Amino acid sequence: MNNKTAFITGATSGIGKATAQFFAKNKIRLILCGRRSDRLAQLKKELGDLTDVTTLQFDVSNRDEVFKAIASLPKEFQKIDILINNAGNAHGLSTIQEGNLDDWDAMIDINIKGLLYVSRAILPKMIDRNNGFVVNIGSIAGKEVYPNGNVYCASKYAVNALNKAMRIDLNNYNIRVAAIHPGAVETEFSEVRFKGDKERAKNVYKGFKALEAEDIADIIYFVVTRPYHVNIEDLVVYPTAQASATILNKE
Ligand code: NDP
Ligand code: 8X3
Repeated sequence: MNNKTAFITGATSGIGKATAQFFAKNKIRLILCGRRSDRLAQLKKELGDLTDVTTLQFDVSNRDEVFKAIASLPKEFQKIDILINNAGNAHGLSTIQEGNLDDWDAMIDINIKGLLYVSRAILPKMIDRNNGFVVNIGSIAGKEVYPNGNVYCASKYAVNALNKAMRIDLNNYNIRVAAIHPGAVETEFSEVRFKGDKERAKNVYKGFKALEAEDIADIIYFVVTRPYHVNIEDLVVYPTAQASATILNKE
């Protein structure tokens, strides 16, 4: 994978960060993105000895920031081979009738529009080169709706649909497109969903062995390192203890 460059959104935590670490060990050059600049700087320091790293600090839901940040990439990072659309989160967990409108806006703006803006900014150059790989991080929430999941599930159903749409629209341009849909992964995800309530977040993963961010990073690496004619289009990954969004074999 020498000389390949990957653009990872949501690289400051969880799945994105683990993917950055995995890719760095395998000598993939990295463009790491997120809003928390301290974490981006720390990652650049940590991974800079293993591979070439640059960072971009922007909010994926802010159109202008997305296009400006990507246009600002140094020349040596402008050829992007792999785009990992990973940035995203759930905000809140409640019924539609009690839903918080700001939470809805955040999930729609980040999980759907953010993924679209970043893809729109990067795809034209992949098309020009007739080469590229887009990995969209969906969720089992994009395959199955669960109680109180409503808008988060809808945002991940949209990711699932956009993944299929990209496969169709990019089919003539030799670009690979894949979606990975994880079940429960222990990251900062639940802390964000429950607005910093660490105790409640911890409970989500109590009594069973959840997936680790590294498990998904390993799978992303596998997907992007298949021979070029092989496209793993859709992959659902559960912890062994999980049979559906709501069925968990807990101690
Ligand atoms: P984390 O909360 O650990 O990481 C989320 C990442 O997304 C952070 O790096 C965060 O960076 C970034 N991010 C969030 N909002 C924005 C924004 N507006 N602009 C730019 N970056 C943003 O969660 P995970 O690693 O678990 O989540 C990664 C992806 O995996 C998400 O799409 C999530 O929906 C999906 N997923 C997670 C599962 C789980 O159980 N954990 C299961 C299935 C799917 P920063 O705050 O610095 O901007
Ligand atoms: C994250 C997994 O089940 O909390 O997408 O929606 S779940």
